Amino acid sequence: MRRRLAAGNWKMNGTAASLSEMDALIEAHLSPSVEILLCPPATLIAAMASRKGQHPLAVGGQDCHAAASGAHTGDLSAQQFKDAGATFVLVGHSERRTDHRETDDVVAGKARAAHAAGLVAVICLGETLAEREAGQTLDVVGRQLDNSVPDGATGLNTVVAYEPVWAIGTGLTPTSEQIGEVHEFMRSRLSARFGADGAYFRLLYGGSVKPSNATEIFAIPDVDGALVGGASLKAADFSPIVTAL
Ligand code: G2H
Repeated sequence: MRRRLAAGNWKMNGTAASLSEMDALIEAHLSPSVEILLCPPATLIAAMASRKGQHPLAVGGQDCHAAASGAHTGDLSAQQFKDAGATFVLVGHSERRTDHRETDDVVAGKARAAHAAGLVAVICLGETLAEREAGQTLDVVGRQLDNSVPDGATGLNTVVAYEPVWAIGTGLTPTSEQIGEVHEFMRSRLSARFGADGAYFRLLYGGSVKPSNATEIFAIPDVDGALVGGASLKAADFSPIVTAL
């Protein structure tokens, strides 16, 4: 009932030459049984979307502004991502929350803009190491989930990615029990708020996902896929993750 999703977040990596990695990924998954999403830097969205042709691989942005248009130098709107060929956009990634001081309110505004433009919002959240060590993980995740996911969210227009900040790009991953606890918590919180539709939100795990740990992570209940950073840059690394899904 929930289509599994393998999402790659290239972050601030990649130039036109990197599009060959998408070609290799497509070749390896000509008939993907799961949904594959690549979020390259904004400079590559249009080229990626046109180069993939009819292949069902989805292309997404890594962030969008909450406004539809206007005087916001250097920013890009959800509508502009849609126009360039994107169908998804990440919002609230911890690197945005940290580097650009994005609050839950700001993230919710961006998700609303994504929905208004007809994009699927991948809303990212997760606790810091200090919060986990203080036993605050579920409090923090619950607060971020309540305040970053806007009222108009549905299982069709919203994906939630749980990315513990301490596991991002560090090589550290939580135990299966730790991931399972948070995903079960998020599922029940979404169901309490959105009723039966709560069962349709796809919940991704993100943070140092790699070929060697993907199978174990994907076996955890309520993990519907992964948001992958470093290991999505090379098709040789990302492809086995897609296969594990
Ligand atoms: C978490 C993840 C992708 P990585 O940021 O969003 O990155 O897989 O490199 O930890």
